[in-house]
Amino acid sequence: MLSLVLIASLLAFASGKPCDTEGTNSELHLSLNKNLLRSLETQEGLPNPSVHLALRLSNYHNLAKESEHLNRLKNDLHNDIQSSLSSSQSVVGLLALYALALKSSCYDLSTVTFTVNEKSETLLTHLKKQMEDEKEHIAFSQRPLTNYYQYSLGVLALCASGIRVHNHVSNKLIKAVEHEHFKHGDSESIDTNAMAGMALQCVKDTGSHVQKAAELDTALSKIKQKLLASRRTDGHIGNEFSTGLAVQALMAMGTRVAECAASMEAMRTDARSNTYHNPMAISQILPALQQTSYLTVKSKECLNEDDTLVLEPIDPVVDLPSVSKVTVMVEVVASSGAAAVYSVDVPKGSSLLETLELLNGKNVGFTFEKESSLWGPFLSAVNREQARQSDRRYWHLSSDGTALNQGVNDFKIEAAQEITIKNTSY
Ligand code: B12
Repeated sequence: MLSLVLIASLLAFASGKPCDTEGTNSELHLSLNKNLLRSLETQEGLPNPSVHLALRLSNYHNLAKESEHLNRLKNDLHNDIQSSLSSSQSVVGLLALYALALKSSCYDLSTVTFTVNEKSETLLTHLKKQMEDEKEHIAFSQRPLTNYYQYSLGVLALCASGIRVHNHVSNKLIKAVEHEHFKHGDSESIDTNAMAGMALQCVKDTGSHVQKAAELDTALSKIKQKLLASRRTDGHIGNEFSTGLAVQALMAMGTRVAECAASMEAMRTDARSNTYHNPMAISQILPALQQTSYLTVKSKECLNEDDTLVLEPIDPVVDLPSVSKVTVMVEVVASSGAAAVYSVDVPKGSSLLETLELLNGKNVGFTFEKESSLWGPFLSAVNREQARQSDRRYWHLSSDGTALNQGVNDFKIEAAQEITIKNTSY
């Protein structure tokens, strides 16, 4: 009897699609998909190309809303990138996400141009040039101008758009895998490993990397091993927010069901408990749950697409301010090492951002500044001290000694605690 069960499960394993999940989860996917679509209406600031990409990779569509969003990308995001290029900033990540978003809508990329110094060139030419600059910077200082996550996005976007990625550009990524250069702060970056995995798999699939094919294969298996070895007992790969990209990468690299099922389940449990309310998080998780990856943009045809996704009106949620208050101690550690501690009472459930605003309003000497990003507000200055990317510094956030895995807008204060904001080098 036992051997029959064993044979049956082995057969099921052998016939399963990569990372297969049963159809019973489609309602959850649909609800995440609707939340993502709803975010187009509520999100402030620039239209988000990562959200567009996820909407386009989904099985369900609202074609009118997607096409309206495409127009916003082509105007608002385009103008923003144009001004960054005009002031010689490195924006590979954004350029790459813009290209992937356009490609996912089957938009003709050769018609998209930017004008710098009175010279008009296509988006992909600009991306290629920025990748060359990044590559030069790696050769000179062992790291890109931006980061390896964006460098990987650049390789992926060029490759998925049918542009041949120069061997010297992909070689730099292969070397970074070999020397384990993918860091997030001072820990290993699973997100970067995942993005590099998708990028290098794309390069491998084109068959153009013949010279150093063995090195490419070694890098791909190292990434795969790293992702599989980073699985926690609860199924997450890295943390809640890297699991989606990790599963996408594993699927792109041809991993089978048994190896992803627990991670899929972990993400579904997170989704049910509302962990993924930030549209950026949903945009990285949803393709994985629907068993697809950014790599599939390469062959997207946009034919006979579903158009059934409709948004039902939702009852406005009235957030009643919480009556109970908790005390938050805020410790600021400047780059000199000097520390200052402040205390503020906030309604339970406040965001860390609201907490910092309240503290700022108390006029006790605490000030801060933030910058907007695709993930929301990024804390850039505290007590008039900047922590700049150009100096390889940032304000690291932790609570009672544990690093936060969310930013100031998403992290909610549920109990009394000490928040430490430390000017850190990376
Ligand atoms: C690189 C990176 C960093 C670098 C950015 C500088 C650099 N070297 O370029 C550094 C090390 C500074 C960093 C810091 C933090 N990060 Co970070 N970061 C990333 C990573 C790997 C890539 C971001 C990127 O370049 N995207 C591509 C470009 C095109 O998009 P972009 O939005 O324009 O990119 C900018 C922002 O993303 C911003 N940024 C980076 N991290 C974070 C985190 C938050 C919460 C916000 C609002 C913005 C932000 O920096 C990017 C470069 O300018 C992502 C992984 C991912 N899955 O997205 C994690 C990621 C976004 N980071 C994360 C976290 C938690 C943080 C920290 C809060 C960690 C901490 N405990 O302090 C801090 C931010 C604190 C603050 N001051 O507000 C989480 C966010 C999860 C969430 N739900 O919000 C991610 C998803 C990693 C993860 N799986 O946990 N990060």
